[in-house]
Amino acid sequence: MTKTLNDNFLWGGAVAAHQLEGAYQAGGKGISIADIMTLGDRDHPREITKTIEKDKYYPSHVGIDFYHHYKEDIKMMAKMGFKAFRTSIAWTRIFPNGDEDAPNEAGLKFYDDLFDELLKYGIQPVVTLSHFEMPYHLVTEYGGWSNRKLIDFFARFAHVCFERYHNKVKYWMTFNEINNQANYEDIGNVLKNSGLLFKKGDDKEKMMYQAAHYELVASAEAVQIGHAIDPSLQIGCMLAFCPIYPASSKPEDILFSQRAMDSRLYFGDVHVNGEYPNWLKAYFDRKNYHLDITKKDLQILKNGTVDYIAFSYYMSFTAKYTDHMDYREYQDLVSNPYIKTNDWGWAIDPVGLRYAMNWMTTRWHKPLFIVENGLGAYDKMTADHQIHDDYRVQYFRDHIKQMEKAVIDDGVDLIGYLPWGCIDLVSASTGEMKKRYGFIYVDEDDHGKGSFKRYPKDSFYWYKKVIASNGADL
Ligand code: P53
Repeated sequence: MTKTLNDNFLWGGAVAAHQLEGAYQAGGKGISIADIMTLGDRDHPREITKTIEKDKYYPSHVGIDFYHHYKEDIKMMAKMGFKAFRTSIAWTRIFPNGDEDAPNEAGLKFYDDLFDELLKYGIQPVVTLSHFEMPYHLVTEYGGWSNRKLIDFFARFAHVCFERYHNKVKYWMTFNEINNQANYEDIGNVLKNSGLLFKKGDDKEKMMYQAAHYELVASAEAVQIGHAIDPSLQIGCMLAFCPIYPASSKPEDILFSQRAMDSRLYFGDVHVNGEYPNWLKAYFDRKNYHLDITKKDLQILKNGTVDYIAFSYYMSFTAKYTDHMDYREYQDLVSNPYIKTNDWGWAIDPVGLRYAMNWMTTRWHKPLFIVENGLGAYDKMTADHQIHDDYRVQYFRDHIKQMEKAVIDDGVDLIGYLPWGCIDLVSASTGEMKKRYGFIYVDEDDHGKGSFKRYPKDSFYWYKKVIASNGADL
């Protein structure tokens, strides 16, 4: 057993187009669902507006203006020694409305330039096809992923991207955190995942399962399309992994937490095994959910299983059994007395990362890729532009230690580690800038005001050292 990570381990960072690019109409870009979400905060959810309203602030319109700053930003990432950089392709730059026949060349060109800039420094682009930013037109005209037609629109988008970039991008993911919608009561989640805007009287849970099914089929089609274009492509799924612990050793709590994990992670079962788990088929029967799942769909799922499992890891949950075994994320979670939370209430649990990696390895036997992990925190810049984020360093140190135990002591097959928001960007859940994740500070406030200058934080120098020592010097 080796005592260090492999030499080809992919250290780097991760972002998503709508959270940093800004330039939301440049080069013919269309309006995405992110572009109609206003600024919120931890106590006030982001508003979803039907049209773009003049007196409201939409953080994605500005992002951190990466669209115009990417060369300078990538240079800083190269300084940290990045081997890989994860971003997403904004669907609306390529297909502004989502249902066009032909792609938008200006959008394609932007990502060619971006990927070339990364490759210039030997940084591998790692790409998510759909990261909470589908064309808004697909929502208003088709009802988002409640409509089977979306499968073809997505497949066309995927085809264009694989065809254009397969020589530059080896690692791909289909849908970011496809399983967030397991919490279908959170309207932000279902909009971001599936473009669903519920109406009064809708069976939210059933609609979520139907939309997720179409996405899973679209993902499996994309896997096949990508492999046909270039068999060397590695196409993965992407899950938000929050371990769900039982609230006690009471047998009902144990069984309930197992069902809770199954409910959040069946998406992974379908992606990896190419079929629905029995418990869920039984659940659909029991609920009388006659979903539109055809024989042909099941064949596509079977033939389009993923090459690896990418996941985000931020926090763990704890579930308590009350009087039902069907997990309801919006009501069945309790706090964990052993775990502290960050300023936004997210449970900080490094050991949970090792647990997650072992859980997935035992269940799915596929390589894993950590494509998000990090601490959202308030940072302060001193008068001489220093940011002393020792709390962030501590968070990463603790998590990387557990990650290394999983790889070295437990034999988990891990492709790389790409912490979230390696440069400060807009928060997906709140739209804030002040919930910062980066190694690089961006001088910009929640309303898009500031110099937009970039400054390395203390964690920047620390991470550089971690990468240089391949994870030995923490
Ligand atoms: P923010 C919920 C729970 C865990 C991860 O999140 C989540 C979400 C949805 O917001 O999202 C992922 O910015 C997501 C990123 C996001 C990041 O986690 O809300 O893939 O787009 O920015 C961090 O603090």
